[in-house]
Amino acid sequence: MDDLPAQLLDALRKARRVAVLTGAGISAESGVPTFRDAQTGLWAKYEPTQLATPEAFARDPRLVWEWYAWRRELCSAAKPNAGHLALVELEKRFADFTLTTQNVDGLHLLAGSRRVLELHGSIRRYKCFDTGRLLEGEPPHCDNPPPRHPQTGGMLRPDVVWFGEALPEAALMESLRAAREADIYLTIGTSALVYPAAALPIEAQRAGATVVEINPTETPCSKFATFSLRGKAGEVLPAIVQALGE
Ligand code: BV8
Repeated sequence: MDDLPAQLLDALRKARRVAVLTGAGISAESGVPTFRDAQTGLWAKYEPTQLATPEAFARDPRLVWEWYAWRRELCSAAKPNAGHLALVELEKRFADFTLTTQNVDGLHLLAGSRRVLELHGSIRRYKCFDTGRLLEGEPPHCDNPPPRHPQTGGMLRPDVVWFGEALPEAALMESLRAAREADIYLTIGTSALVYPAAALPIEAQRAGATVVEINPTETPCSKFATFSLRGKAGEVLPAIVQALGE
């Protein structure tokens, strides 16, 4: 990648409060397909946004369950990459550091990031479709999925936020606070299409933060960014950590 802008490094050295938003792009180098990538094989004919809804689950629970089971396998096999690990290093460097992720893969926590706000939940947990009660442990074996919650008897679903569903309020409020108070706001590997997450960098910019986008391609957020670093998260983030260390 090109040299990092000196002004950006200067701003990072002076920053006290840093907030970050990540999307599927940061996990791409771990082998987790991005949300809007073409699906593979069996799933090629399905549109992800059409499967990630309560209506889709109500209509065809087995189809949606199996799509998430496929994605969960991919996430379980994935390991954090250099981008995730660089964010662990950045967290150590700043007294006030908030990492908000739209990802449901759990890779930031696996990498060792301590304060992670999972805005869209986690594919590694399950809950009852009717009551929302979380499942402790793994889903029971079932020949005709989805399995049932052992206590409520309702169908199990992943503990993720589907389109049209409310986000976890505490995580959203904390993410908004961090955006409004940040000196630097990093938006990494997201197409910036899904709200309210996509509003966070805009809030940060309005409140005076230096917004830095890390993405190989332009997004609707690019026009709010002071710096657009056109590269892969797994290359740009380690370069930032290294430059700050010098
Ligand atoms: C809600 C979880 C209210 C499950 C997902 C305002 C305006 C317009 C619409 C709305 C609005 N407010 C709300 C809406 C509606 C809707 C919405 O935003 N619709 C859009 C699409 C028009 N939002 C909602 O419905 C939200 N709920 O608002 O509720 C409410 C209030 C009270 C009571 C009831 C209701 C809920 C949204 C959550 C949806 N859940 N996922 C799952 O994963 O299955 S969304 C899904 O998109 C993803 O999982 C991810 O979480 C999210 C964002 O995607 P990205 O992470 O950005 O991924 P994408 O593939 O798009 O892009 C990847 C990027 O990476 C690309 O830019 C690429 O260039 C880049 N990249 C690739 N490789 C790399 C890289 N970058 C760096 N390095 C690389 N190596």
